[in-house]
Amino acid sequence: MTATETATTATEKTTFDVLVIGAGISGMYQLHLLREEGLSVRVLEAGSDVGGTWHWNRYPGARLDSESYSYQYAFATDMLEDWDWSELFAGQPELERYYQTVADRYDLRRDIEFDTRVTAMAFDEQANTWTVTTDTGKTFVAPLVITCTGVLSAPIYPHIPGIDRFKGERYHTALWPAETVTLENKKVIVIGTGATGIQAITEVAKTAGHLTVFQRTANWAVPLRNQAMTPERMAEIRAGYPDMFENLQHTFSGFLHDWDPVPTTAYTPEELQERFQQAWNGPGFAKWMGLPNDIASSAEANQKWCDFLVERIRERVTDPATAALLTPNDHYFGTKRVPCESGYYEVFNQDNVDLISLKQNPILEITETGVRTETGDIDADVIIFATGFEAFSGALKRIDITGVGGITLEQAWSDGPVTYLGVQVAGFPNLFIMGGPHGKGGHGNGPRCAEKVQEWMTDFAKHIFDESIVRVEADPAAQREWSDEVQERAMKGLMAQTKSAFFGDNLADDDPAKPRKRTYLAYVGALDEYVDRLKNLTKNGYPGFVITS
Ligand code: NA7
Repeated sequence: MTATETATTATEKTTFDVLVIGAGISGMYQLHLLREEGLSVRVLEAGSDVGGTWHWNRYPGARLDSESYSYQYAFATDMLEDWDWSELFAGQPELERYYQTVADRYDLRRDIEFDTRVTAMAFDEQANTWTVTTDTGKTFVAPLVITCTGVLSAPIYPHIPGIDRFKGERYHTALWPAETVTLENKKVIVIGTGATGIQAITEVAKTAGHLTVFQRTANWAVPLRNQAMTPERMAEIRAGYPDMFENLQHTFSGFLHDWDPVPTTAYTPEELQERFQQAWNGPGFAKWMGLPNDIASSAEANQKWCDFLVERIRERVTDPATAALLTPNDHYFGTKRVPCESGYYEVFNQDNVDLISLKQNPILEITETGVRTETGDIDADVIIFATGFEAFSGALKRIDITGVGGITLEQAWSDGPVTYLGVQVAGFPNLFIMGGPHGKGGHGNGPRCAEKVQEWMTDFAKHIFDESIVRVEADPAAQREWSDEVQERAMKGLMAQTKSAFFGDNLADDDPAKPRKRTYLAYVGALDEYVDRLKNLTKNGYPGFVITS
């Protein structure tokens, strides 16, 4: 390419009605819906293909813990007819194939710019448009921008001295390469025992020469109970799709399992053990969202379930000291994301696996050959960081977003995110955030939560263009009220007592991204309650937004 060509590319401007950022579960459906309304849309996607979470998280063992058939687009009716799920809880390759097939069938890729990461966005107060800059040197302009950047898409690494010094292979689970990574017979270290780490550790332990697991906090993990799907079971499920999709709109977070209204207090001690055993034998989140509902709110009820789980860990882990290390002692069940596992606890009975508690034996530094702990060096060929994400707000904060009066989103959120209904931020007109903080899009069963929010967004976008609206902006008072409500409701629950990614506690204290105040980042209410609130906005002329025609 000549210098002149480079300059032309760098200054190229492309104008659309709507720019969508992200071609994951939300962005793909958003594109489809907006196109159906006749709007010109461009999707900017950092990855090389569609699928979001299922494009990036290719680590060994990556798998759903929502039942596969409950976690697919309801709108893609032809795929409901002919897509057979091979397992009750599908693995990453199958999910990636599913979203790629949706893109093929609905011809989505022609409007998606791949390998294009949005780096900055600035609002033009005269033109009421956003100018969006990308790492490819291209600039896009649109009156409306919808971010579909996901709630778990900004990976974080631990702040350990020497992290870049390591000469072996180094991977973050959420940035796993597409090329085959061979771990067989290698010395592997995994740092992190969240939902991701637990899946990866179980898989890596099968072939690694030696695996050292570094655990900061023991987690309450429950058996996934995956199984192969038979044609008969698939046919039965397919016949029930209309009812299932309707019902899933009314479970708490769009999962097949919902809180049982019969509380633990309604059972005798013996009956309660039977009830717990029944939940334990069930698939996936039967052992979370399917439990007696007071487990979510009462410390006493929660402790009874924790006691049941402690017994299960003791039964499965041979060495009592290791079992004790794997038993959580600082938080109630379900106050962090509950990992689902497939043989995780038994991994620690293997000769090739060691468990090290970071609280007892912290990593002092990473060296060229492994890690240095207080009690000695551990060599490794591979270090895997399963250390999670700057959840909910990270993907947006990592874009340099400048709104009215030159205020950046990072500045607006320095005390923690504030939003109006999780869809807009005051001072950032014509910018809608889907699946960011304080909303329900992308939090829960991904497709179930995203679909309803995207459909609401599409109605609003249509209204904006039909009514020649030039500017829509959250009213600061409405934003305050909503953000306070989110915080107050969260502080009433058991979750508030637990350090977790839901409050940004997982960010290191010296991380500049850590907000000055500890605020709740998600939304505590039920899916249908949230969707009703969005629908009421549409019905009542969008109160809480300042709208200029
Ligand atoms: P999580 O659930 O945030 O887990 C991250 C894990 O990494 C967790 O065990 C953390 O310990 C650990 N961690 C984080 N930072 C460090 C440092 N600095 N040192 C050591 N260990 C650390 O992320 P996941 O990817 O597992 O799961 C996220 C979502 O993916 C989940 O909601 C599912 O939807 C799938 P901690 O518990 O914070 O002490």
